[in-house]
Amino acid sequence: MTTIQTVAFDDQKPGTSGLRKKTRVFMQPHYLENFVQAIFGAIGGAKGKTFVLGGDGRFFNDRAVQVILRMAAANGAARVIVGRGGVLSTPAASNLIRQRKTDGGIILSASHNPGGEDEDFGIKFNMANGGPAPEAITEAMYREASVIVSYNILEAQDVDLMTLGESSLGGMAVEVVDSVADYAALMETLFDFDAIRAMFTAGFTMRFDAMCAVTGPYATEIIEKRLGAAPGTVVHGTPLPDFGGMHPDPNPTWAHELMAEMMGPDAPDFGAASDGDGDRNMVVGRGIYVSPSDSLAVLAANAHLAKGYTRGLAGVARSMPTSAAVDRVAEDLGIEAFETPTGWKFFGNLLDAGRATLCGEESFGTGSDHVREKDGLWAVLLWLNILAARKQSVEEILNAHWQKYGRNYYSRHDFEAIESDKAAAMVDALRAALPDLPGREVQGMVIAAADDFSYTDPVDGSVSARQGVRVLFEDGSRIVMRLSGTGTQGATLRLYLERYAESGFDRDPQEALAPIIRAAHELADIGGHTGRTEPDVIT
Ligand code: G16
Repeated sequence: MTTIQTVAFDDQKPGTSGLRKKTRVFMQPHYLENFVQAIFGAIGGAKGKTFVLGGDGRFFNDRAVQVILRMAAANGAARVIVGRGGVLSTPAASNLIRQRKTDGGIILSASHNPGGEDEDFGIKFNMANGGPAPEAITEAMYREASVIVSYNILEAQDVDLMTLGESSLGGMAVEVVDSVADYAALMETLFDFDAIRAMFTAGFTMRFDAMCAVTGPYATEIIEKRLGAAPGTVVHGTPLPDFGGMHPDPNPTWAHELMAEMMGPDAPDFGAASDGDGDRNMVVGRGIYVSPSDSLAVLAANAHLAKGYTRGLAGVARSMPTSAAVDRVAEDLGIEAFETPTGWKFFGNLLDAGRATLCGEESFGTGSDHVREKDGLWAVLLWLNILAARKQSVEEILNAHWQKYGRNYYSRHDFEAIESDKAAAMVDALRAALPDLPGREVQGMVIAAADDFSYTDPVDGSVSARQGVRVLFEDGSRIVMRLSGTGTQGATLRLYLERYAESGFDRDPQEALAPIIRAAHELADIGGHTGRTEPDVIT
């Protein structure tokens, strides 16, 4: 065991979901090591503890796993459970943390961000409940990382992570487990695999785009092998360190191959894609795209059709910028609906307290109390279960849903890699104008309220302020604006647009939202501050 002297980096502040930086930043001497030591410091040390370790297999995953194992051993950890090859999807890691009753886990991923030596890398810590560390712990990590002077590491050869079983590293047990098995077993307890298999046998067709990322082996095992979908249903199913050059962000822009197929003449019945680390999902029907907010609402309204949820839902939760579509379902079901800041970590307390069963976000994340992360493949399987039970197409299910609840037209516009100071100045100006906005008319709509979202956790009372600027109109339409906490280059402005309609459900969302979009540009002067008038990504 060696203690290495080091110097603190001033930028090791975790964002929405852990620390994400350019891969080369993580590869510089001491950078990864400093942050890992800060994690151990923030959780009261590693001595005698058991952790789960794995990542999405992106470039540098293999090296980082070996470093973390040597540091865990040098810091006195008792055992580390590692996915084979150092690979685990984020929901599978969350499941292992819970199943094995460990003290938490370290997950290596920059999620939907591209991978490679010149792209992105990330690291985060999940607690013993399987969920992302709450803000109090991530702030402690930052404090530790800011004053660090040394870290502990074992001098040793690489551990063989390709052979399942147990070995010892400086007295610490290293247990290499099958990355897929426990997760697939969990899915079998939640969904009616027989009914879904029968649907495939009867000719139902599907395309699952794993985007050369971590879900490939999970989807192939579950969808093709266990559910009997035709070979080739899963495409881009081999995980690659650079995701084969793909941008593993399952949205209409980046999953364009799937979108083109689903909108084409020979489209399969159902399409889905997932992201770098397997926690996000996009769902598409033949000829119809399902927005994440609508997907959450449909899943909430139909979850009881799957065997894991026949008891009904305790409550639902969504992030604030997610559309209110799910709130209408909750009202109908007579259950609680919670509105949290962006970041899956904010759902943890509600799930642990049994107050929410289903959670979701506009950023293509949906999940339930089966783990403490959003779970891409889970959402796809719940959709498949609902399709098998209702014996209707995605389009029929969506239309019936809108007929019953009305439609929350919704879109998110992203303006990427803006100069950080310009983005900050724009948000600050809008924030300063908030008190004067109520009563003002913009684009023919009157502003009813405007604020900066602040959240008080109903379980532990913790307060998270400044979580996004909201402008609410008298007709129920809404604009939300915030800066992303997951980017690695400049600032990304996220503009969330929503408008409720009680009829006329077949409009193009961009057209239905046109006055709201114009109002947002007028109120925030996006063009004046940033020089940008057109978004880079529209979801
Ligand atoms: C993370 C968080 C999500 C959040 C998303 C986008 O997802 O876990 O809760 O909605 O980032 O956050 P932001 O708008 O700050 O970029 P992931 O899939 O990247 O881990």
